[in-house]
Amino acid sequence: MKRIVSIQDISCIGKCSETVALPIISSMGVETAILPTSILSTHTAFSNFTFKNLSDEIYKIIKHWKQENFQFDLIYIGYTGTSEILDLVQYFIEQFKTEKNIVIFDPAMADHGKMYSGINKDIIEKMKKICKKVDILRPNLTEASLLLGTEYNEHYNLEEIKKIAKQLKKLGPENVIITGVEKDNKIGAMGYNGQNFYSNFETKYNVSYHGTGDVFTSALAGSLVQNKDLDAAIKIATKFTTECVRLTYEDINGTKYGVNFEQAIPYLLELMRKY
Ligand code: PXL
Repeated sequence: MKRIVSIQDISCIGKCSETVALPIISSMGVETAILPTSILSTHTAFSNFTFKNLSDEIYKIIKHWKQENFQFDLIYIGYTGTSEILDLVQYFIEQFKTEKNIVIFDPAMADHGKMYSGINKDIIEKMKKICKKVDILRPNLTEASLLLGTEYNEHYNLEEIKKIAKQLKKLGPENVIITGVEKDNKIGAMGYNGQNFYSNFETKYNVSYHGTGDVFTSALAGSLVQNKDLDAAIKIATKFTTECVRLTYEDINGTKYGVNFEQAIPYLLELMRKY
């Protein structure tokens, strides 16, 4: 069985980061180790959330895992939230990256033109350093503009998106996948491997939920680690994320803070068989 390690926070309520990555990747038949980097009462879109930085523990966990000689087929880095945690993520990559495994980095720090609570310049600079070492850099368009130091626009055409992907590639990753890309009233993602572009677009619902980036990246990671190519993995992840949004949108009792990914898991497994 393949093994992924998911490195991000535990938001106890909020359906994002570890509470999304663990069930989704496990359901795809992949062992999911977690390295929780912090624990929050809720994700940062709520007021008065608590935040416990687990940096002291991360270093000890890395040391133990090295002693046990654990290896990972894919390293998935999500929300980190502090520059101290990013230093440890950098160290984790140095310790566990091999010739064969895949490192996916979601520079989770902003959306819709706004930074999440607590994000600062130092964090952005450290993220840029991490970009140099990863196989897949997976920002949304706001995060792309922060990494590139360019202004965020609400609308981009596909030629502009391709330019952004090329600029992000210059930061050093092997591949770039940008999410939240719109085309003809649809929404999806654009991938770039330095030669070709891959994209897929699905129905756009006029709502925005937290955690959709994490749902997307979890499905992407579970696909890539099982040898799906970039094109297929983007299709699987966009179709699955859209189905999660649809189910939430149509559920009058649905949460406003995260998506009904749980009920879309049978569909995800169907997509894995199809693509
Ligand atoms: O889904 C991204 C995310 C992850 N973790 C925390 C967050 C967010 C987005 O707001 O606040 C703590």
